[in-house]
Amino acid sequence: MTLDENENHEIPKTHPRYESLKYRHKIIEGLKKLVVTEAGLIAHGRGECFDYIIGEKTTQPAKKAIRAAVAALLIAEKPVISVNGNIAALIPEELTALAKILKVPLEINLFYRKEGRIEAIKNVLQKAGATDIRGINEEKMVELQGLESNRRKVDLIAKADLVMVPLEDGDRTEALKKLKKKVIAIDLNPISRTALWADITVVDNVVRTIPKMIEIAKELKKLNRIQLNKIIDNFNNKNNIQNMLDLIIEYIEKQKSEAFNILKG
Ligand code: PTJ
Repeated sequence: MTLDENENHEIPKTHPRYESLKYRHKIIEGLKKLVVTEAGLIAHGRGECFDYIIGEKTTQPAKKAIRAAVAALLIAEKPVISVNGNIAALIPEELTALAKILKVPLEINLFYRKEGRIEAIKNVLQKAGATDIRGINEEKMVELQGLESNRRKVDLIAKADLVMVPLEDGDRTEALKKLKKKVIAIDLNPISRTALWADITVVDNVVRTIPKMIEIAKELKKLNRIQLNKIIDNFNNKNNIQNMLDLIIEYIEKQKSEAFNILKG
């Protein structure tokens, strides 16, 4: 099995870090196609590091947050899923499937607005089956108040009541909150500004979260508004982030004793 045929990197499926390497190569391929920005490689590496200390699995607190996030997306009046280069490179098909099942539009919103990137991301999403892609028509764009980065240029996000921001820098969540919007963040770093400012924070890898959200969306679509509201009301983001941090501490303690056993020989 070749992960990157152009460079002939043979990585067998039996490789203990196959999954991680597969996504690394998707990011590298994304860089070559302009989908991912150079800083996206660094962001991915930071994500890998946090993934390592949560045990590279979707934890119980993450599952709780995912349920609340799906319920919130189903109940929102004008929800939008924001798309950056990394998520478009990692899981375009799953992201498109989630948008379709929830009937939520995808809006390309970039921190690094290099020439040709929006077009490249649009192509990836279209290839994955997306039809309603926003953030591509400059004439429809307005500027978000309180935000100086390129992310200020938005289309549907301007009027959205709920914005889902998978893996991003911290500047925007704060601005969106000040504009009284609800924010769902997917961020492997539980103490990032994005994670701490969001209403619902899923501390997990987007490559696991989005497929899980599709599964939960199929289930929650059968519920009525009262039942969906109950899921949201029973979710406490502050407690959930605290539980996540406790799990990380526990995991590191466990790894520490295992490492000491190996070091003892
Ligand atoms: O495509 P653009 O131009 O919009 O730029 C996108 C990046 C990601 C480069 C930009 O938003 C950025 O610089 O982000 P930061 O500040 O590096 O933050 C990214 C956050 O996402 C960090 O907290 C990472 O730990 C986290 N992260 C990285 N990979 C993943 C992730 N979270 C969930 N799943 C991942 N796969």
